[in-house]
Amino acid sequence: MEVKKSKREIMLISPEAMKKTIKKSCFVVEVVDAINPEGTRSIALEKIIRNFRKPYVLVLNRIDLVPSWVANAWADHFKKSGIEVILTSAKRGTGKRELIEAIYSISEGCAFEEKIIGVICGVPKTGKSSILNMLRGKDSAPTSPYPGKPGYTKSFTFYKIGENVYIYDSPGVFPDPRDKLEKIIRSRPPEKILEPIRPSMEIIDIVKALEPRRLEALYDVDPQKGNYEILEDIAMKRGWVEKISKEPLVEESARRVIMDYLNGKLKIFRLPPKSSDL
Ligand SMILES: Nc1nc2c(ncn2[C@@H]2O[C@H](COP(=O)(O)OP(=O)(O)OP(=O)(O)O)[C@@H](O)[C@H]2O)c(=O)[nH]1
Ligand SMILES: [Mg+2]
Repeated sequence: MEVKKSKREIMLISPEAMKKTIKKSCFVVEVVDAINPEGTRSIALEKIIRNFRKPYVLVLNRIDLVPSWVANAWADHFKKSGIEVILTSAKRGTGKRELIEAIYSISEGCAFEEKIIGVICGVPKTGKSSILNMLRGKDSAPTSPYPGKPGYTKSFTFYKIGENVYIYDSPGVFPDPRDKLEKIIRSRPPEKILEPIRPSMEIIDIVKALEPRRLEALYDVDPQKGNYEILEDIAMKRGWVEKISKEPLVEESARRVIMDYLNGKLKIFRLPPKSSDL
């Protein structure tokens, strides 16, 4: 299998290799993150799936990080667009039976030498490997030690998940999530994001609109202040200051905010567009 090391330091499977794997698959599972379901869908990936007319199930993973009514609203939204959707929390083991049933159902009639073979894919850090481990009931697919670290799975790996059913775990290919913010923060580990301030301020804006007190609870800062000031205060409170000048290390705070967004501590969620906006 062709593996390329990109300039961005993450290992990317070439789109050609991904296409080949999808082409020979009976089914495709795309995993998105419940904290931003629409924003973590991959446009390029879905195009390939459509072109090969492959049976496809969309998995909304990490639902333990959002209120259940939000996850259900997204499920209804996708179902209305004709997309088969399953809600999972690989962390809690939720949705395993539903996903296995969906895989059997969508790949009915498709088998190569009596084997049903599929692929699990999506943008980085949505929990693909964790879902595979949930399906297998054991930890075989390596998952990242913390949510901000992208590109943990480096190549296609083949696993058996049931009677005659096999699935390829794939790396977080196609760093083209629909949402630009997700693209920036999922393409590198937070400590390697070159300009973390802008994306972190975007995240702070979302928290302010949703539940400003979360900033107070998590960082002990005044949510009424401007975003840059908030970053300064986070750094000062934690003693992240330049050794000589004592200036706050704002980039450190920005990286922490990004990490706390990805690990769910900021409790951010999005709502699906109203049906009238579709
Ligand atoms: N809270 C929560 N965290 C999860 C869940 N599933 C996965 N994670 C965490 O999310 C992070 C990413 O999980 P992985 O399974 O490595 O994700 P991946 O999509 O395989 O990542 P790449 O291979 O790097 O693309 C890890 O820190 C997991 O522990 C979930 O259901 N809930
Ligand atoms: Mg992985």
